[in-house]
Amino acid sequence: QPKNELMDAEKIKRTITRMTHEIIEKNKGTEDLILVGIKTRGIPLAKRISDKIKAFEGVEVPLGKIDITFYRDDLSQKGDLPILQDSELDFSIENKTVILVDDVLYTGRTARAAIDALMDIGRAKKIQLAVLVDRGHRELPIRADYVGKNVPTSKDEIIAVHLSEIDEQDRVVIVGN
Ligand code: 3GP
Ligand code: 5GP
Ligand code: MG
Repeated sequence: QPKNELMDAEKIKRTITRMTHEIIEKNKGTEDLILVGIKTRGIPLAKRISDKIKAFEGVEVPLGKIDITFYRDDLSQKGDLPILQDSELDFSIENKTVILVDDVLYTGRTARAAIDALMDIGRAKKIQLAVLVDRGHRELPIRADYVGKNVPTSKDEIIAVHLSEIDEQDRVVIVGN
């Protein structure tokens, strides 16, 4: 195995299985759960978790998606701002436990923008965050409730997440710069 490989297909599969069990355990079942995938690769991850919940508990959990895109702000000194581009939530989140799913957690700005977007939509009972990789370097007081793998990184390293639904295979690698 190449030494920059953090997870292979088997490891990703087992990790998502474990995270699914943690979600069910922490929430004492699946009642009122909703899964929301964040933009590209959080969406297939949320779908995989919902497929596993269906397999383990026989329950179909509603699946939504949210697109947070970094928008280059030329008019202020604030740097790039993550903003809500689009969302597909064909159900009410009122009094539900919403689980946001993303591939990588880094500064926390995307998660924060996703939380803001949800709070504009309705009053969820709880919002939780699930990520396949936490690479550190948070710039906000945000943490994930479910973490596939903690990977200490330097700021110029990048975690490349490949998922078969989008890329040709399942693989997580660390790419130096
Ligand atoms: P994703 O859709 O898989 O989340 O942010 C856009 C894409 O760029 C993300 O795709 C992510 O994989 C990739 N990416 C890799 N490194 C970084 C990074 O440090 N910051 C951001 N914003 N995106 C990154
Ligand atoms: P944030 O810095 O807001 O936590 O992360 C920004 C977005 O870029 C998130 O969607 C996150 O998944 C993605 N991201 C940040 N760093 C990386 C990385 O190293 N690899 C990948 N694949 N995505 C990243
Ligand atoms: Mg992402």
